[in-house]
Amino acid sequence: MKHIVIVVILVILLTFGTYALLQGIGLLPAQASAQAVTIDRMFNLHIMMISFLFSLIIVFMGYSIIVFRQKKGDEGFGKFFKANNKLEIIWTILPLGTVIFFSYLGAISLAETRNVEPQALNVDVTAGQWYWSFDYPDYGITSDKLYLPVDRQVKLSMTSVDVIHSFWVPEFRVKQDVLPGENLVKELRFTPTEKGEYTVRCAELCGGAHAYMNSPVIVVDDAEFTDWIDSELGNLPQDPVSKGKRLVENNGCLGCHSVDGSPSVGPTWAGLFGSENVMLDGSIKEVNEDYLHTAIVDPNFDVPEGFPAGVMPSNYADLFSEEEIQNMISFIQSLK
Ligand code: HEC
Ligand SMILES: [Cu+2]
Repeated sequence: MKHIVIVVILVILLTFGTYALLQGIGLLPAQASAQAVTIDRMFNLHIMMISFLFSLIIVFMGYSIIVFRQKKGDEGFGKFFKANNKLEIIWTILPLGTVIFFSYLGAISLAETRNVEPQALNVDVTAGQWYWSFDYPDYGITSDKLYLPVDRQVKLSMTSVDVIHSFWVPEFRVKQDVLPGENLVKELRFTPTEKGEYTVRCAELCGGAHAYMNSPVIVVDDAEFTDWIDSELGNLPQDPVSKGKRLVENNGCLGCHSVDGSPSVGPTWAGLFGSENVMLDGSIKEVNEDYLHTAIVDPNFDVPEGFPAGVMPSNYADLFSEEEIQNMISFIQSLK
């Protein structure tokens, strides 16, 4: 009896200690969406449970090892009993009940985070190696940043142009895989509740630059959001060079090409036009409009020396119209 009382007290103390420690080290980043509240509540319950189970096992084990250790000259067996139905029934029912209770809480929380609000803002998300692109179909805007109004639900409809990616903003807690294929649009809803700048990361290993597949997520108030929409609409590029700039920004070209001469996965575009390029086979070619056109629609036709073949996507002829390709060429031409 004395042992039991001591062990119970120790378990309670260690449970609170472990829980306080786990809370103290800040396991989770800032809580910035309505869904995060629900998810953090579940996290918190799990951490309580983990603290208790950890203490239960460690205290019983530690206490037995220290207090009931074999003393010098003690050669016999310790006291023991065989089979105890009551005990076995209890330690089956209790964990089973706990697990069922948690799955019930889990189901409720899942439903809460999937809550659909009719006035949600629509954003179509395209993921590709290695970029995110955001379309606002209600406004006709495409951006490489995800601008969101605070306290309004956003509905993301997401597809990938190549491999599996995964949309993840840790501060919002929710995460959704993004799959290739026309009919595999994946939906994700959340309501940002804190203004600020966050980062969307790709949470699915998707190739060489996976770790850099980050884009800014900017949560602003309603007025700032409207301003942003207006400025995007007002600034819609008119001339071919600005249109081309917009296209290469929004389609991930700049993930592999620099515009200022700095090294990257592919050749820099600074000073490319009009230069003489050394090819893999040693031949020398003048970079003119035809050369750039071929380089974009059929990247493996001419591979410049010092760069890997087969890395640049080869489906741009299908993705872009002829006019869009011409605009991108104009932009590359404009880079001295
Ligand atoms: C995943 C990386 C990657 C992406 C994305 C990418 N490229 Fe490339 N690009 C390369 C590599 C590597 C080369 C050099 C090898 C080759 O030609 O295949 C190259 C070559 C080129 C060249 C020829 C450069 C030269 O010096 O010969 C042009 C022009 C070009 N890319 C345009 C584009 C445009 C426009 C886009 C976006 C619509 C784009 N690239 C997207 C990797 C990429
Ligand atoms: Cu990815």
